[in-house]
Amino acid sequence: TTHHPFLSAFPKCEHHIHLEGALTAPLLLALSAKNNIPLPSSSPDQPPTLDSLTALLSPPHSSLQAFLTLYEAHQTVLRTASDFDLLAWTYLRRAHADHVVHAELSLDAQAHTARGVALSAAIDGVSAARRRAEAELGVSSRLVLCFQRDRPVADALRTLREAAPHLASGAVAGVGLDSCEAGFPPGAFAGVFAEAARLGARTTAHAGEGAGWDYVRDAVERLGVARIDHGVRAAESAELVARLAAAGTLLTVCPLSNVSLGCVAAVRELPVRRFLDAGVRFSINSDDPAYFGGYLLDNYVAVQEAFGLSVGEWGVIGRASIEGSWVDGGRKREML
Ligand code: ES4
Ligand code: ZN
Repeated sequence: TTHHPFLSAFPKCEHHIHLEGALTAPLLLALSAKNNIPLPSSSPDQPPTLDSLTALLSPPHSSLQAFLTLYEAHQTVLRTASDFDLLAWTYLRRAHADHVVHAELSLDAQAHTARGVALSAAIDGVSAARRRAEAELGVSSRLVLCFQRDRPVADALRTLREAAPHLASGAVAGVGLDSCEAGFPPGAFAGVFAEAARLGARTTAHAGEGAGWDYVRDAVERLGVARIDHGVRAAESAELVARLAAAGTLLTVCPLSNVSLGCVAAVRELPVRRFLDAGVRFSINSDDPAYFGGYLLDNYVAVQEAFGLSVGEWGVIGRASIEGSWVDGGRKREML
């Protein structure tokens, strides 16, 4: 990364980062000890070490399901508001080192409430870290509550209603849809997303990673989203590519994640050139930096090494990232 001074200094917006996916080995050890919650990967006579945990977190992961199982096991160390504060603050400070000026943080609300953590504890902890990042680092941020599509729709609706006061206060900016994609088409959540929009929520959904381009079309048509998380398999339909370009839909592409989970064999196989040529807006993101081998700058560098983009092309990506951020015009002008 030291060989890319231009990319290093480039002001970046990150839109697709799961806070649970920023639980690094040192954080896992610290929170496991603090809360007296044994890490599920350990046996009593063989407590996990920094090295063994780091190896466990490292890509490749054999499948999305294998990754999600590990990810779910690890997040049990998160119990209190201060744990979520520490997690979000650690990520935001690390992102700042990559010249991230704005970050939109996803949280799997249901994963935490299902194991007895109050929604407001998780949100309040993240809010504290966000305020500190704004004050001390000048990094703006937003919180995105993701519904898990492999849980019942009624569960998502209940979670949305519980989150309503946090949407009203601005502690939550919007909602998303994540977890296992294939077999769980977005359209099932149309009612939830319609109610979210009525509550003033911004909306996004994971689509076109674990399933095909038709899930991207379904998310755009039936959820009304102006943003798609991943979306790379939209490239399989020329008609959809044209439609996304015309609508100005932002795709939050996650290069190292896509390689780590086998969505593509290598970064050079991503439709980066295709999207640039077609005028499809996209940002570059880390998804789950503790698991996929890198933070945001690592993802930028991987794209540069695969595609050798020009300064002008990076300008196009940077402007789309700012334009597609969930901030007001004043903040956008500051970042431009
Ligand atoms: C995720 Cl890579 C990925 N896919 C779906 N859901 C997720 N949650 C965190 N990372
Ligand atoms: Zn994701």
